[in-house]
Amino acid sequence: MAATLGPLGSWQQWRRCLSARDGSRMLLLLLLLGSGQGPQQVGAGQTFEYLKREHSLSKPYQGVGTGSSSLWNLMGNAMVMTQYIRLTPDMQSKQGALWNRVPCFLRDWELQVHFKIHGQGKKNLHGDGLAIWYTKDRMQPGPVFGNMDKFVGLGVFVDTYPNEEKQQEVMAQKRRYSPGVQRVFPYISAMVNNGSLSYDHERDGRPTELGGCTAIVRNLHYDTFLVIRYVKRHLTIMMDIDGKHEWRDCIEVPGVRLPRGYYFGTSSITGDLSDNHDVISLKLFELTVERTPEEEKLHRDVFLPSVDNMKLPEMTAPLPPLSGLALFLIVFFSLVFSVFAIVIGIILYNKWQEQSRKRFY
Ligand SMILES: [Ca+2]
Repeated sequence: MAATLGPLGSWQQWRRCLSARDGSRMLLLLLLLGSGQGPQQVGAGQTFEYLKREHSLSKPYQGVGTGSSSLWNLMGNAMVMTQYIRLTPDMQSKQGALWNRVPCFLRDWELQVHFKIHGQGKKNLHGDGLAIWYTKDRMQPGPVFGNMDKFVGLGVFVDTYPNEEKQQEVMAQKRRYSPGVQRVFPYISAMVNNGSLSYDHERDGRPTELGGCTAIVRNLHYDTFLVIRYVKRHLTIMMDIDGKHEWRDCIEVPGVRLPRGYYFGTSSITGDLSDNHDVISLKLFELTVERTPEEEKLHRDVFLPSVDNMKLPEMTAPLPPLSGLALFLIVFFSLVFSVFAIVIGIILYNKWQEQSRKRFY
C-alpha cells in the first residue's frame, strides 16, 4: 500500500514535523526551510502540501458564526469558546455541529482534527462521541452523532459508548445471544455511504464499517489528534492520542471513491449519557500528487461515493447519460405522439361542433 502513496516513511516523518503542536518548533522549521508561504515538499519530490484556509479552522475562530459570510457555521448546542468549539456540553440530550460553508473540490487532501473528549462520567457512563464528515449535505441534524442518517459521503466516528456491547450483555443474561468479537471502546470507525444505508446505532455501525480501531481518547491531559488522508482514492485514518507526537495507524482502505464538491463538518450528540465534545482545530491540506496517465484515467470524477470490491446493499448507480440515438428516439416518438394527439383532438372537436350544430337546427 505504501507504493501507492510514494515514500510514505519519509512523508510520515515530515508530517510529524509539520504537524508539530509546538508553534516555535514549526516557526523554526519554516525558517530553516526558508519558505513561510509556499508549499511544503514532502517525501522525495512527489508530494506537496498546502494549508487551505477556506477549509480550515483555528483559534481565535473569527470565521465562525451563523452569517453567510462565515467560513464555518454552527448548529444546535455548539458554542464558540476562546480555546475550543464545544459541540456539546457534558449534559444529557444535546447535539451540535460545525460545518464548513465552502465545498471542497480538491482531489487529494488531508484533514487534521485536534479534538478533546472529556466529562464527569466514569467508564462506559459517557457518550456518545463525535463524527467528522465529508458529505454532500451540510447542516442536517439527525441521529448519527447529531447528523442526518442516510448521508452521502464519508463519516468517521469517534464512538465513546459501546451500544452493542450493552445490548449483548442484556441478551447474554437472557441466554439468547453469545457475544461475538468485541470491540474495545472508545472506537474509531469509518463509513462510506451513497445515501441508501442507515447507520446502525444499536450496533455502533458495525454492519457498515470499512474498518476501525480502539482509541482511548477520553479525559486525557495531553492533546489528541486524528488525521484523515485521502490520496489517490486511498483512505487512511491515523491518530495521535498517546501524547507521543506520533501518528498511529487506524484504518486503511484502498479504492474509496468520493466525489468532489462535498462539505467538511463535525458533529456530536449526547443522550442519557454525556461528555464535553470539543474541537480545537481543523486543518485541511491539499496534497499534490503525481499521477501516471493510467491513474488519471482511473481516477476520473465520480458522482456517488462507493468503495471498490465492497458491495453495499441497495447500491444504485446514477443513470448513465442518454446516448445520441436514445435521445433522438425519445424526441421522435414524443413528436409522433403529439401529432397523433392533435389530430385526434381536431377530429373530436369537429364531431362535437357538428353535433351541436345539428342540435341547434
Ligand atoms: Ca455507540
